[in-house]
Amino acid sequence: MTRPANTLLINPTMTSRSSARFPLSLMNLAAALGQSGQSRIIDGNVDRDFITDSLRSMGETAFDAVGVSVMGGPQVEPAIAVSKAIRAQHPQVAIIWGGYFPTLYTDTALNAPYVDYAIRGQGEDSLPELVSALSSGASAGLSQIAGLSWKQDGAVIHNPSRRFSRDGTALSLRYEQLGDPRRYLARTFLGRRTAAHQAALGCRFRCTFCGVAAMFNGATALPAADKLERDLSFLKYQLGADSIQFFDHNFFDREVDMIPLLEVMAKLELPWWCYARSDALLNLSESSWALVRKSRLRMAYIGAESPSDKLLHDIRKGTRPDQTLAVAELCRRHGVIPELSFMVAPPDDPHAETERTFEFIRELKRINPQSEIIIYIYTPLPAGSQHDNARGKRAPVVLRDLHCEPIVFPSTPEQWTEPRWVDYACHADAPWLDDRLRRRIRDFVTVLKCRFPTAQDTRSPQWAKRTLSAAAAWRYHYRRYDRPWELNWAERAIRLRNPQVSGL
Ligand code: B12
Ligand code: SF4
Repeated sequence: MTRPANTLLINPTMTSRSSARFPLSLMNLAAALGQSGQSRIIDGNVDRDFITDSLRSMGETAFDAVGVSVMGGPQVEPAIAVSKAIRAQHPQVAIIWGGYFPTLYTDTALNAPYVDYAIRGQGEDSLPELVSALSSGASAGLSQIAGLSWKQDGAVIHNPSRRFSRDGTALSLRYEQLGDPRRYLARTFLGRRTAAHQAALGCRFRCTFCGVAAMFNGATALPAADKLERDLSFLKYQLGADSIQFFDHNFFDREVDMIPLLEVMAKLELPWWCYARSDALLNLSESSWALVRKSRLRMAYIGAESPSDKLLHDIRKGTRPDQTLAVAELCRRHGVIPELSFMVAPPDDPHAETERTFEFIRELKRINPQSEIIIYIYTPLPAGSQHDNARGKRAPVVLRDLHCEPIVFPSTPEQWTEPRWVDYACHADAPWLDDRLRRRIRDFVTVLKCRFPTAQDTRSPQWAKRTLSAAAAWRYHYRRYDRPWELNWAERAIRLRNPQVSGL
């Protein structure tokens, strides 16, 4: 008799315990694995000894494989550490990397001796197929597993990509696998017990800079309304969640398809936060907005990206600057805070584009002072990280550093842990920025966030926020952003929260 395959799923530490949200990637994979086998989840966000605990768990139980979830940025380092530790103590167990990092940088991931398999894109079908092949010793079947990249005789083999699967929207997550799932309910500006949830999958757009486009290549699937109602009711009535942070790639889709979902949310009235696009919100009718208001949408994160029509066109964003201004006004009328993200300092003309963006942000603030502004550095994805179907359709842009030398991206996970590459992955710095521009951006952000403290900061007292805002008023008014030493000092004293670092 064959025993069911058993997989250890690991989420390496990537955030503070207080910011830990349900590890949805692993929960979805565990639900899929549960249809034919078993799994155990170790979440480094709540378990700070996750490496020791992973090894202990492997000492107690025989696992057929270990799956590690890896996102580019600070998570790569602990992912390397846990993979190396497992390889050293359990060399016979296969190590599989999945998530955005191995999807975008597959060859780089497989360059590491401690990564045996990389799964590109959605893992709900590829992982059970791989684990079942490994546990039954049927390695001949490996070439049949879509979405899998693997090594054979020193060469890396990329199987064809897997077609987009809608099945994930129907999976039922097993919260009990997390021990006490209530420890993942966090205090945020939405409520005292905010739960993270993913309802829809993917995004129908293909913005060239976005990891989601590289993962889903323009496909999206919405959940059935009754499934959404079951899931949210469970979170509200069984776990006691009082608000929801949607981790959907892009929440608002076509209005006609959204209405049944908005009706569910209007029924449950849980304050919520989501990702959205300006065009989708502008296309909603008054009756849908009535549902949105009733459902208590508090904040929508909208990728405004740039005030430049040309840049928006080049990155295939599909929205225009006038839509960004219009959505700020529309959100104001409906009591929703727009959280607008911008990508400054693009490789072409970084200084001038950045200044134009600052002026555009000022205009947005005039239209809707409540708008929250997130500023990132524009760090395009390396040419090789596009989805298979998008590759070769456009001539790759050669990125150059400050000295006009072509930028060479890392070729091993270790190189991605160097501070300059962690910054690149986090959209915090890029090789074509000079110190003057870096300082200018930092100073503008300081003045802006002191002048308009974020509504997401529930920790700092109101008086402190008002004092900071008053102190920053003259600088903002006269555009005197440079060297705001007094604001830096006051900010340190108050420890104002920064939404793009903590993620709500
Ligand atoms: C939640 C989230 C976070 C949380 C993570 C909380 C947590 N769970 O621990 C926080 C706020 C910490 C975070 C931070 C960052 N994030 Co983030 N984040 C997300 C978000 C909104 C949801 C991720 C999620 O849970 N999805 C739901 C699950 C079900 O999907 P999934 O993770 O994609 O998993 C599927 C596949 O990837 C795959 N898979 C995943 N893991 C594994 C493992 C194995 C073994 C296998 C086989 C398959 C597999 O199968 C899963 C099921 O199909 C996404 C956007 C999005 N909607 O996906 C951005 C996103 C993943 N983040 C992104 C980025 C850039 C970051 C930051 C670098 C941003 C920054 N400027 O700081 C930081 C890095 C932080 C760090 N310390 O490493 C990008 C990644 C793109 C890229 N270029 O790599 C995304 C796509 C946002 C975007 N559109 O740009 N993030
Ligand atoms: S609309 Fe948003 S999620 Fe979709 S591809 Fe563009 S940036 Fe990514």
